[in-house]
Amino acid sequence: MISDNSTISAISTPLGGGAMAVVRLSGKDALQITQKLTQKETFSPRYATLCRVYDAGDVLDEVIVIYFKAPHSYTREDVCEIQCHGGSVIARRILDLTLEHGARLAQNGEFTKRAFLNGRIDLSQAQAIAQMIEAKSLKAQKTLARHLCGELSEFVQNARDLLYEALAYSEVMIDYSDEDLPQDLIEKLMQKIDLVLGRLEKILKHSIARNGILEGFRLSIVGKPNVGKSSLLNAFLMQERAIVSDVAGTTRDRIEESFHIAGVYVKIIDTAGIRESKDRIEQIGIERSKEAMRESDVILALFDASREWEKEDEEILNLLREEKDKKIIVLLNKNDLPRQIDQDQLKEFSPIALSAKEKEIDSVLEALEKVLNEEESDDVMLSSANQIKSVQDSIESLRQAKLELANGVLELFSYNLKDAICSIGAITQPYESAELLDKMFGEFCLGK
Ligand SMILES: Nc1nc2c(ncn2[C@@H]2O[C@H](COP(=O)(O)OP(=O)(O)OP(=O)(O)O)[C@@H](O)[C@H]2O)c(=O)[nH]1
Ligand SMILES: [Mg+2]
Repeated sequence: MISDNSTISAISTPLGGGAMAVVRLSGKDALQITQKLTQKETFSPRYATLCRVYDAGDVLDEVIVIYFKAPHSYTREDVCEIQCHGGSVIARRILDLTLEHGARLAQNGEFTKRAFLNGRIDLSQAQAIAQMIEAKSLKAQKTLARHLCGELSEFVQNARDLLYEALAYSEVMIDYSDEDLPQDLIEKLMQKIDLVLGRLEKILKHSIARNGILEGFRLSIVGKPNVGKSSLLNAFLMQERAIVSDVAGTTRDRIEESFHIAGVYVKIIDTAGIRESKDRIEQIGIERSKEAMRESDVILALFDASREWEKEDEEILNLLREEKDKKIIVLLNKNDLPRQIDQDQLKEFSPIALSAKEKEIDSVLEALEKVLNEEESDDVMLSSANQIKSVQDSIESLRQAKLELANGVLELFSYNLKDAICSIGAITQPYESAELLDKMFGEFCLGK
């Protein structure tokens, strides 16, 4: 439970336009303050009550009040939501009135922080709420909604339960002498640890692979000068974003844009053409495009089908071979012109033909959609750096625990197991650190 017993108040909707706004109060005086504002005696919990807010005896607005009686509310405290008309004046005045009647202005994220401290939600759910507001795509939103509904909490709980069982066995066996250690129990313990380890490794791997769902997948367009990289970018964006010309080396800096494809948010980078260059500026551009390739989740490598195979194409092919663990889509552009390229050179990548200039890019979009959805799975995933770190730490401790178990050193096995339990538990219930919590909830918006 929280020690601060103040009643907090904030406008929970964006200020300005909009048909309506909500002023929200939470705390022991929430109801009493609302009663004073509305000059109304009774509010039935969870009913929408039409009433008026008065300001120095004058009617300020006609509002709907919903009273959520503790503990059946967002924060588990008494909560009143006052739905008033929108605009820039009314909600502000209602907020001021609540403050005049004893409420305190809420800090960013303070409602959610109270929900967390009062045990209504755990940290993974609170984080999901914060991230939802920032969600860039429908897929991201749906992933976060699963966290809000407690799927990640459940995953953590299951892992912890298994590890606690192992710990209990281990603690009992610590009293046995080395020779008496029951071998079958040790094996059982090993199996349990392996089971959890397997689950943690799996969630870590696919969370990293699917991180683009939340953050946006990074795509880079690479190729030698003049193959049509900027033309392809423009075709994706359906606007003339980048300069296109028949002069090789037109794009000298990288251009970044974003768009949605199949419900996924994508950040795309158009780069300078890759080739040996004596021109310093172009040289920098080339370095940047190599960098873009390294940074990206998906590489779109463009080749000019209307020209013969050249040394520069060979170089790009070699770079692609170095990036084998990336998703690579090889494209044959200028398909509208007579074909000159020796396509066999690219057969290991099954190239796809297109014409960026003619905006014939359906084949590319299709391939891209397929690649972006490759990692699709029903498994719950981790959604933040701190969650990933917790799982990594836990994996490390479990690996160490296994070594200790294999050596029969049960004290150290238990010690590492406890570490693993602590690390994984931090996803939902970090050890109470006021500073950490302030930082996390401070990143929320006001009224949340
Ligand atoms: N016929 C034909 N011409 C194309 C196609 N795509 C691009 N071009 C032309 O090829 C030239 C180069 O296109 P850009 O998009 O500027 O090529 P780039 O790869 O960005 O070139 P750099 O920025 O110089 O590396 C322009 O004249 C385009 O009109 C295509 O599909 N068919
Ligand atoms: Mg260009």
